[in-house]
Amino acid sequence: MKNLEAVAGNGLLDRRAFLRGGAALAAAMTGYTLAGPASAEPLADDPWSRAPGTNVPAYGVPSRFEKSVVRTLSNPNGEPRTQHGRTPHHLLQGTYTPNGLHFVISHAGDADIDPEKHRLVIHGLVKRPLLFTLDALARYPMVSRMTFVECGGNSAPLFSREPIQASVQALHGLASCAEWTGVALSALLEETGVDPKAKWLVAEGADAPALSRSVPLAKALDDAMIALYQNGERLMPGNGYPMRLLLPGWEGNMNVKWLRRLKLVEAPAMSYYESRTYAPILPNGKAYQFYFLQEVKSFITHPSPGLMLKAPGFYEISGIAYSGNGRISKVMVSADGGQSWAQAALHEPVLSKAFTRFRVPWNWNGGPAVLQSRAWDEAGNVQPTRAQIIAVRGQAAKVPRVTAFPSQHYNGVTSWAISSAGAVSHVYA
Ligand SMILES: Nc1nc2c(c(=O)[nH]1)N[C@H]1C(S)=C(S)[C@@H](COP(=O)(O)O)O[C@H]1N2
Ligand SMILES: [Mo]
Repeated sequence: MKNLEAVAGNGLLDRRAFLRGGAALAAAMTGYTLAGPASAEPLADDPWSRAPGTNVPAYGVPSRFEKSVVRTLSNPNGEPRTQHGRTPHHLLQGTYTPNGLHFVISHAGDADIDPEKHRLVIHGLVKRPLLFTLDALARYPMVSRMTFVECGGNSAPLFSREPIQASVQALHGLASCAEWTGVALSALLEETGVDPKAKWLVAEGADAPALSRSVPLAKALDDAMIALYQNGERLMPGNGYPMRLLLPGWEGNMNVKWLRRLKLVEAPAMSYYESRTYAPILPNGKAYQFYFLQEVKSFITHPSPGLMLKAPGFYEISGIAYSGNGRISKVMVSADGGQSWAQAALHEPVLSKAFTRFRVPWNWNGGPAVLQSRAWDEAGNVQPTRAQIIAVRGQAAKVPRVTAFPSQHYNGVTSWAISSAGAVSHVYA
């Protein structure tokens, strides 16, 4: 059992335990099993084993026992406001977010678009302005990629002076990951032709606020996509049906939903969101503007606040890591508030600009512990500690301001404290 020795403080075990037998070995190590003893005739016939089951629905929904696995809504009573639906990371596993649980931010509700009537125009500084129907777009060669979308305001509660007691869903639920399929924007720009004067393109949605954002032409020609499908089916209404701009790794707000216009221009439009919400003032007095990347980040989902540890012994610590800069190269996990670290196993495949699931075996001794994760990406960036990011970006004013997000783009470390009773809380360590 020597490969199951602790490799860091407070009982973190070698990630290679997963390759060499995983939970069974870990359980053996402490002389107990996570399962109960089986008698000679252990299985009873319950009602579902004695009669035919229910009819297969035309469109499936999860089991009635999974009713609590839902997004949390910021306007549960339908209040007219910017609506947020947050992903329940603590109740999910793997790396794809199911479509019904993908986070949503809609500033004036979800546009209810008739796909027959919807049009996308590409115009401005192009050689040949073009108007696309959905049918026309669907005939272009398709590309697929797994990528996350994250709101620039995700994790903003961690800019507060005191740790806010809330679930990983409330703190980090404005990020999700899906396989998106659609048409490469570069292919469409090839067709319209690009005037050499064009440096930006203004993307506009068909919803009531006509949300618009300026996108550098270089990104549009790199990996931008007009997404039509989400995890294999057409986009969800809340995620931009029938088409959205997808800018892998870039600030959620720029991924314009219900996309109807791409106008090529010489200079950014200074639209509402790029000059107000996503231009917070830094401690040095400068505006934090046109900062597009969602940088390397990770957080632990299991365990996390709301999930109790029932007894000392073996647990798997797992979470999500991602970077707008490319692949995740390494995740380190601490159980002693950052004094010592163990390297986590990364679940394959590790994809660029997509969620990566990490796992570490842990033998909890029943004492207090502080769990943290820290990620690295292939471009060599390391996730900052909370102290590091606060030093550069500042923290929320003592008196809360009216704006929803005290600041943007928090990618620092998250710390969960485990009490000896097994309760998980949010702390700054
Ligand atoms: N047209 C339009 N596009 C939009 C929005 C919107 O309200 N209208 N919300 C933006 C914001 S703030 C974010 S974070 C992302 C969220 O994408 P999702 O709702 O598909 O998760 O969409 C962006 N695109
Ligand atoms: Mo956002």
